[in-house]
Amino acid sequence: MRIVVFSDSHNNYFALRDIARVQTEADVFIHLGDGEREFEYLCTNFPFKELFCVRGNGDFGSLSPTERVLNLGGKKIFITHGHTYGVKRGLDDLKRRAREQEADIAMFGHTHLPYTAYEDGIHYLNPGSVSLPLRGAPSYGVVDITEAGIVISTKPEQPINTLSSSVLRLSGNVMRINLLQ
Ligand SMILES: [Mn+2]
Repeated sequence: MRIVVFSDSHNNYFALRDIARVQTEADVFIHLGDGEREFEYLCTNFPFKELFCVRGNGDFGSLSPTERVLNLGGKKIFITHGHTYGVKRGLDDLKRRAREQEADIAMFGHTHLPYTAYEDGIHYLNPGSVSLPLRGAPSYGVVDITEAGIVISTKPEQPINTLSSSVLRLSGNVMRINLLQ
């Protein structure tokens, strides 16, 4: 099973869409908050994927929970944006909660910096921001759950190809039509 993880898209739908187009093998898309509105567009345009999200501090009016525990590929996955655990100050509170939940994988965002770690039997992933990185390139996360184990990585977002400007305009129209419906 492949899970593609986004966070902090901050109104940039096209960043999500470009990654979704490249990651054709993904079974699941997860958005970790601050971008729920454009994640909803993605849900409309990729209805055959399993999609989950949590609310970020900037997702005003969102009805999503601030944290969830998912069961995917036989693993327990704790997802949260991270502002309620003060992840910009440090990860102690978040890691305590992940241990309490007996998570196999804990995912968070909010810092706009990619991070991966393995501690006390728990994999941690912050995919960084797909549109507003604090440093370096925009990024996202990929989690592969296989019989051999769990592999987690963060990847820089790459523009798909040189046709993207005309594709973007066309898709922009398509997106507006979806919004009106
Ligand atoms: Mn945030």
